Amino acid sequence: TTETQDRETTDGFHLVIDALKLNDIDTIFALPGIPITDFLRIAQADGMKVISFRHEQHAGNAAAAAGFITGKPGICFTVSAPGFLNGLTALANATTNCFPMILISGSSEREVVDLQQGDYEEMDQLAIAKPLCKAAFRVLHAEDIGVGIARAIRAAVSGRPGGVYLDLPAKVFAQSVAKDVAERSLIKVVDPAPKQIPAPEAIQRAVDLLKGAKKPLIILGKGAAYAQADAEIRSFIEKTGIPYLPMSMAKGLLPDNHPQAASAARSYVLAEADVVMLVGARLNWLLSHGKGKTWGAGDSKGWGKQQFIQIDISPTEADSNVAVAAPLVGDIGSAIGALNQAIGSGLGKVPAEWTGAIAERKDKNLTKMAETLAKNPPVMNFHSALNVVRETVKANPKAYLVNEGANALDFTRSIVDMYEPRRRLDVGTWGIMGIGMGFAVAAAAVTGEQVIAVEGDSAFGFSGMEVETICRYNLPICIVVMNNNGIYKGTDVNPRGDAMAVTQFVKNARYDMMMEAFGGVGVTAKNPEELDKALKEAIASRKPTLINALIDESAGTESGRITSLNPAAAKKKT
Ligand code: TPP
Repeated sequence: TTETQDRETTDGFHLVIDALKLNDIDTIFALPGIPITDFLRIAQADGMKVISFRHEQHAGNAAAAAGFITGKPGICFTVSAPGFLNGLTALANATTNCFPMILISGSSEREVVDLQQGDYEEMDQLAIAKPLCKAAFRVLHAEDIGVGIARAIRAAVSGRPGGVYLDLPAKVFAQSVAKDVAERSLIKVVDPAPKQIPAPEAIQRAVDLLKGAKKPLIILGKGAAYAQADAEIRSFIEKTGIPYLPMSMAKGLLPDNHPQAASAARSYVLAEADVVMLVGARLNWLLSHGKGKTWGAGDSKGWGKQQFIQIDISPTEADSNVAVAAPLVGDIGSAIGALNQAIGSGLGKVPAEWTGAIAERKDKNLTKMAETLAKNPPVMNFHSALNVVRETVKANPKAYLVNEGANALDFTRSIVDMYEPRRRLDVGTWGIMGIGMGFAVAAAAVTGEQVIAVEGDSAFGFSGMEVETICRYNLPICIVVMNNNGIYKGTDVNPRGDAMAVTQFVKNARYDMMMEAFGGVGVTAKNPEELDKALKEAIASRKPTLINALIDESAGTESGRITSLNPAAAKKKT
């Protein structure tokens, strides 16, 4: 800008913007207030895309999703104490899920905070953030902004990605710096996520194990999707002929209708496999910690007969739950690339007994699923509604699918096939509610693609106010609220009879009117035909749309598929 050229000095505001731009960061997710309002104004005037939210948690979730989609750290700006705390849930969730993001919060002056003299929004934010993220830094002088941003970027994307906190006390923004000093202080980060080449002997160990396998299985985690090594991964899977299972956010890395996909025989392959290769997937609770009945062991604590190969960028991931026979430390692209080299044209055929047994179960289960999906009960249920979403995604494979809820999550994951990598964004490792609108805004803002957000009615409530943000930026987002009148379902009973049950909501709520309140399109869909029509119109028009899909209120189960994690009361009822 001309303003920039005229300045003899620059200041903290401009240095932060210059440092971000120098590192190819062009988007900021934020919520204004002291001390960042002017910063956001200047950023916008300087040509950055600034998306302003209604609550910091959703701005933070948007940054995290942008990080997952692009591999560059997503940036979230908040005000001090309460704004910072609102953003912190997203930062912790990003770290848990290995999404690269940087939360930058304004803060109070150190002198006042450390003497606890009671400043406006006083809080020792750096200390609070530290245990909840991958790294945390504070900048006290404007000439250190370049280093601060550089360190934050490296920490967020190198090795195992995650959330980083950067603390910027208010006065740093206003500090002036001589222009030549300022220019020298900026750092363009070279090779922020360096490749980590796996050791040849680790590759050989993995290949030897796979060669001896009679019932091999590959599990793709969201780390494999994040790696953007799609062609290498596909080539390895197809050359070896090994059946594979995608974890939720790895769906679409290979199309879900790929002949080697074993999702429709999931419980069979997990219990029966003898050699399991984990690719950017952790043996955490989502895989029953690699042991117990899921893995074919006799009892819930027992180990199965599997030998594990684990490809992970973190050297400490192996053996976190069960023994890993062949740990393969490296980035997914380099590791799979080295495996592809080592096996040449292939490994020899996977025993037909194994692939045949899987195919048999797949056929049976897919036929059963097709029969269920073909039903059109008088009151719409998860299956008849999601059958429509399934066809919509099939016809629009580039669309992003955001998904949260309990039953709304589990059914969508198993019913709606994905065809393109990194198109499914969901509740991730924590099963956290509230990511919906933040993730949807990020996907639409960063990629320009259509977004479909399938939301439980409870799940939607956590970030529902962001429909205003969606309308304000006129984003191509279609929200489908699976409205069954409550958390899990709407039929719970309060034995006292003096109020509704704890899981119930107002019956037949008009979520569609929330979207209309801000100028978007609101539709109520009582049956699959109405849902289909509304989805088609939303995609054709690219207008912000909310479809209030009325679902049988008795449909669904408590906690969806993880009912068993609910503690059962030990006290006997009297
Ligand atoms: N708070 C957070 C932040 N995360 C959570 N996972 C929960 C609470 C507990 N929880 C799990 S699923 C869920 C809640 C509150 C909502 C389920 O209801 P809904 O979204 O309506 O989905 P449905 O099962 O009806 O499809």
